[in-house]
Amino acid sequence: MTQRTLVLLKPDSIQRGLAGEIIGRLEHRGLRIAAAKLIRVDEDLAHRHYGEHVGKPFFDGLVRFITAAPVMAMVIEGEAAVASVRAAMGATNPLDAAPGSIRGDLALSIGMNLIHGSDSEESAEREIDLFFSPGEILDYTRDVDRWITES
Ligand code: 3AN
Repeated sequence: MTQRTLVLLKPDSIQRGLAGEIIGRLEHRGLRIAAAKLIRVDEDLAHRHYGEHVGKPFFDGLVRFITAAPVMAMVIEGEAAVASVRAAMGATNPLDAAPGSIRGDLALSIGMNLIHGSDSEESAEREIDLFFSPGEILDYTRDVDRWITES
C-alpha cells in the first residue's frame, strides 16, 4: 500500500555532506520525494516534534542538536513507506544498526544518528502536518514506478 512518511535529515547529515548519499539510498530503494525543504527547526517545532520524549534525560540535548543547524525535511512516498524508510535507517543506536543501513554504514552515535523517519502511519500523519502545508506536497507518479511495485 502506498504510504507517506516524514523524513528529517538531521543537522549532522547536512553538516557532513551526506544529504545526497542518504536521499540516493531512499530513491534507489524505489521511494520518491513528495516534498522537500531545507529549514531551521526552532524550539517550538522541536518540542512539538519530540513531544513524546519530554522529561527523558536526553531531551534537552536532542532539542539543542536538532535546532543547531539546518535540517532537510522531506515527505517520502512509496510502498509501505513507513516501514521501508525505518528499515533503510537501521536501529536508533547506530552501534546496533545493521551494516547496509544508513545508520549502520554512516553513523556511530545515538545522539547524532543522521535521520528521522516516522515510526507509524499515525505518527507520519501528525509529523507531516507539523512540517508541511498540504500545498507543499506534490501528487505525481514517475514512469519508473511501474517497475518498482505491481499495481
Ligand atoms: P528513532 O529516531 O529511531 O525513531 P526515537 O524516536 O526513539 O528513535 O528517538 C528519537 C531521537 O532521540 C533519536 N533519533 C535519537 O537522536 C534520540 N535518542 C533516543 N534515545 C536516546 C538516548 N538513549 N540517548 C540519546 N539520544 C537518544
